[in-house]
Amino acid sequence: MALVEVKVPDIGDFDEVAVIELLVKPGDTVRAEQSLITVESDKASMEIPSSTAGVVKELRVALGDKVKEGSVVLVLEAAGEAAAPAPAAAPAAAAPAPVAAAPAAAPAAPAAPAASGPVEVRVPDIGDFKDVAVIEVFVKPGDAIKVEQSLITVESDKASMEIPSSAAGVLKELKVKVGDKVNIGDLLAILEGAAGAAAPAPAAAAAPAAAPAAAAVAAPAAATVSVAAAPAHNPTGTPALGLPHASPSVRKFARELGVPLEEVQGKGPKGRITLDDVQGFTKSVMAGAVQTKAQAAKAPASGSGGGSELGLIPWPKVDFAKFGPIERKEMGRIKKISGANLLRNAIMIPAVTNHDDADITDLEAFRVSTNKENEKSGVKVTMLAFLIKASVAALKKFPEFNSSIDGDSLVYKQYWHIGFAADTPNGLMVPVIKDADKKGVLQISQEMGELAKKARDGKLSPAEMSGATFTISSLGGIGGRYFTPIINAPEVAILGVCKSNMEPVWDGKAFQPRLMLPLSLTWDHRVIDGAAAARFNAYLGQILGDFRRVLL
Ligand code: CAO
Repeated sequence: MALVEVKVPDIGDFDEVAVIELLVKPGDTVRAEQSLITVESDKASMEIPSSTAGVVKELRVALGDKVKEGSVVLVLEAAGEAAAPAPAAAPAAAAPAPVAAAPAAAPAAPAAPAASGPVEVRVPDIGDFKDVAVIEVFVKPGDAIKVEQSLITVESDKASMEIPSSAAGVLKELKVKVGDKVNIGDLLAILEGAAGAAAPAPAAAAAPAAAPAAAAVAAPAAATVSVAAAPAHNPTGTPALGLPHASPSVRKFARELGVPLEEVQGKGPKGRITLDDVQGFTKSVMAGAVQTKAQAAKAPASGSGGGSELGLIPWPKVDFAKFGPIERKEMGRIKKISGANLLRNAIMIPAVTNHDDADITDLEAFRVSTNKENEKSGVKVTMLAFLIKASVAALKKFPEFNSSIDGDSLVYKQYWHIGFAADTPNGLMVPVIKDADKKGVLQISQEMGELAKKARDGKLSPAEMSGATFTISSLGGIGGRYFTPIINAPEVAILGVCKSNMEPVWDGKAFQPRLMLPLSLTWDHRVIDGAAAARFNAYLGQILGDFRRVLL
């Protein structure tokens, strides 16, 4: 079988272009016309297809290489008789569609008097492309448009490009929308009060006679607009007008999956979105670790009115006033925000709660005596401060409780920031004790007091509420036996604490009165299993039972 060198074909006006993606590797079987690499200039990105079917023997380019017409991309072992000469000599079909040639082919816009009436903006000569899809629309009626401002992006399966306006004016009517297919001469937009550089319509030079531009072409020159194809991507890494920076094949792949590219974080060179980024994003959404903006917008903010997207029956609509007097009060901002978070966390996390008791008889005695000794210091040592310190020790022994899910990975945090639920007149807030592992119980008690006060006064800063790796919700000062706290995502566990009680505890010979603290540990079953949770609670109980264990 013959070895064939596949070369970069005629790529129009471009001199040297950078290889930004390798779409095949040695050993791959490729079809004729299959894209091999993506190249990018400062004007456009395009895929270089193979003119021949065969098996890739050797790649002759690497990411970042500069190539030009005639550069060898790879060596193929051509399949059977179908081996064709290198694409440089191949017919036009084997070459990438001359996207790049289009702008150059368009006539330069000569200066023209300001237009005052409506002017039509049409699709210029965009080379070999037919029925290209509109994938982005950058403008809307009422927008003031500048000359050369991009109006839309169109994309074929090989390249994408922006279509700019060659006239200035106010956009009166937009004639296309995302998903429409356009061809040379199609009407894109009507501008009014146009001023600046208006140029003859490309239809006059290049559009086929059948193009609907005919009427416009006949209009006075000042009211006739031409456009020229412009760069689709800005290789400096800053996408023009917020356009996500990705190659056509990645954009096509994202579109097929329904992935909103603008929400994908590009990890490629200069922030470019790669195929891996789109796949990673899709996996995260499927795993429930990430929500698209559309999903978030659909998610009900509170218990009422939502649920249909989960296949649930609608929330009951009851005319409460029919049964007695009522008073309606708008929910506060914090309640709305925490409500939406709690609902998401309750629905999306497969959570399980383990209950246990810790013997805090000695610890409480120590706490009371410490507070007596420190009476004058003004700092009251709280049980919650001991719980924070004990939790840090347990988190260090069971690191998965201090982790978070990120796509297919678990992120183990090497810091121990502990959030605590604070009941405030405005609703539930969760201030965070940062680096609790480095602080003593006295310092934690003092910080907790300050943060709890700030929370009640509505003065907590976002920084004081962020970064928690684990949360404790204490109802100890209020009452109750056990409860099932909701995990504060993206954390994977939360400890609920209720009021301690004197209870008879069997010591093997007799019942002894012991102060028992009810613990409720809720954990994410995707990360933690029941045995680990039971061990975590047992270890926590041991520490609370004898705090000297923290030193071990
Ligand atoms: N068992 C028995 N008594 C307890 C206790 C426990 N587990 N925890 C605290 N207490 C006692 C304290 O000793 C204190 O008594 P004294 O005044 O006699 O000393 C009293 O209860 C009040 O404690 P506190 O509330 O001042 O301090 P705290 O450390 O327990 O709690 C804070 C601070 C901010 C957590 C609390 O004020 C709060 O807001 N709790 C509610 C949290 C909440 O709403 N959680 C549910 C969220 S829904 O998931």
